[in-house]
Amino acid sequence: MMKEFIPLPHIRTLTEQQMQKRAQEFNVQIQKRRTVRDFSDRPVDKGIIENCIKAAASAPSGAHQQPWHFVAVSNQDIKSKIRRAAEDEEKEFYQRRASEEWLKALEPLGTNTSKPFLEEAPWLIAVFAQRYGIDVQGNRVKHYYTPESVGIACGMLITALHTSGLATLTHTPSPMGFLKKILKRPDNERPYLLVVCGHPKEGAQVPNIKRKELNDIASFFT
Ligand code: IYR
Repeated sequence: MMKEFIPLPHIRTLTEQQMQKRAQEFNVQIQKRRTVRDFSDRPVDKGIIENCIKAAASAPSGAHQQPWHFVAVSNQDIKSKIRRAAEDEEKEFYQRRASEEWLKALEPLGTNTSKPFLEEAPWLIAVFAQRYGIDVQGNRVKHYYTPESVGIACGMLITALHTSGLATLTHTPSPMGFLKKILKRPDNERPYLLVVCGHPKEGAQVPNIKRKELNDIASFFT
C-alpha cells in the first residue's frame, strides 16, 4: 500500500494539572477491576458490547494488520455448548494435565472444573488471533506480532468493559480448539481468550489477594 500521511487528529491540549488528575483518577477506577466468577443473568445490551469491541479493535497492531476477530455470544444454546466443551477440557486439566505446582499456584483462586458462569453470564466474547490474513485474491498475507497485538486488544477490551460498569473473567480453557469448531471460525484463526462478562451475582465474592507495589513491578532511570 502507498504511503500517505495526514495531520494527527484530536491533539490533546491538557494542562499539567489535568494530566495529573486524569492519570490519578484512571488508576483509581481501574484498580477496582476484579476477576469475577459469579455472574448474574441480568442482561446487558448488545450496544455496550459492540462499543467495547470497537474500543478493543483500536489497539495498535503489527504493521496495522489488526489480526483479531471477536465473537460475542449471548445465545443460550451456544453458551451451553461452550460450557460443556470447556468443562470437559477442564476435567482433563485438573485430573491429569496440570502439574502439582500449577494446582498449588491456583489454590488461592479457588477454581475447579465447574464453569457455570459460561451459561449464566449474559455475554461470552471469544477472541481469535489470525495467524495469517487472506487478501482479496485469497492469498495468504503474513501477520507480524500477532500474540502481542491480540494481547493488547484484549487488555483494552477488559478495560472498556470495566469502564462500562461490567465485570469480566478472562477464561483460558486449554486447549481451546472447541471454540473454533462451535463458533465456526476459519483455518487461519486460533482461539486466544474467552472473556466472560456481565453483572456480578448479588453477594459475589473474590479471593483476598493483593497487587504488587509499584516498587516491585517498575524501575525508573530518570
Ligand atoms: N483453565 C483452568 C485453570 C486456570 C488456570 C489459570 I493460569 C488461572 O489463572 C485460573 C484457572 C480454569 O479455568 O479453571
